[in-house]
Amino acid sequence: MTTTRNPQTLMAISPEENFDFLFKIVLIGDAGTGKTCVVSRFKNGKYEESHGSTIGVDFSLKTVNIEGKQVKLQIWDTAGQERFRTITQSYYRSANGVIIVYDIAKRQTFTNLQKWIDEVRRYTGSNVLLILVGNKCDLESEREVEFSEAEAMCQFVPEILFVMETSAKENKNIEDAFVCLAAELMKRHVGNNVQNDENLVNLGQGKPVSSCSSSCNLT
Ligand SMILES: Nc1nc2c(ncn2[C@@H]2O[C@H](COP(=O)(O)OP(=O)(O)OP(=O)(O)O)[C@@H](O)[C@H]2O)c(=O)[nH]1
Ligand SMILES: [Mg+2]
Repeated sequence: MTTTRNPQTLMAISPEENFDFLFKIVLIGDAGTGKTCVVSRFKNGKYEESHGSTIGVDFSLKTVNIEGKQVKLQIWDTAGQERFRTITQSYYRSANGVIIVYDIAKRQTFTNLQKWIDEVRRYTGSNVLLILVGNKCDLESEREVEFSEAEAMCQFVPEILFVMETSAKENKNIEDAFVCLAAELMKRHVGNNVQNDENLVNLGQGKPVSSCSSSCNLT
């Protein structure tokens, strides 16, 4: 069996650390929209009804296989509460991708999106890719935001790549949301042909496309 080694330190790299791409993805959005539940479902496949509000920022890692490449995602789950805003803003800067989460059963979380988009514009790099996630789509009878409204927002905000409705509770579209974003990041990276020794991705000058969809095509 061959061992992969870090070319700089010559230390063995465990399969866990062996990856082709590394992207930093930050989740933002109003408190209670389900950011932590979305991350937990993606990371462990588990849904915890109540785990309390996030304090500051939580960090997790997950590696996914996209088109035969190992793509490691560094996921930063930020607190939606206003009192943590100055802490969370400092985590945006080096993000490759941002997921803004709203709650389809709570209109206020949708009307607040503009505020979150302004934050992204102010605190992230110009090459960051942004997606919109309408979580809690299992609450159809309590729906306050139509998917078509989110699509319309997507048309008017060029930074938003696509919008997707998810349910952490029923495990709908959770994996897809992360994988679609990661696939797009990978595509831009390869397209820009940027290489970095540590595989840390530095997106080139790629511009987000202004298309919307409820699902994505990885081919
Ligand atoms: N019905 C339904 N409820 C959900 C879903 N996801 C999360 N919730 C509920 O929403 C509550 C808040 O979820 P969290 O993941 O803590 O929300 P958050 O966005 O991380 O909140 P902050 O950490 O305060 O920013 C949870 O206690 C869940 O009960 C979902 O997909 N469907
Ligand atoms: Mg949270």
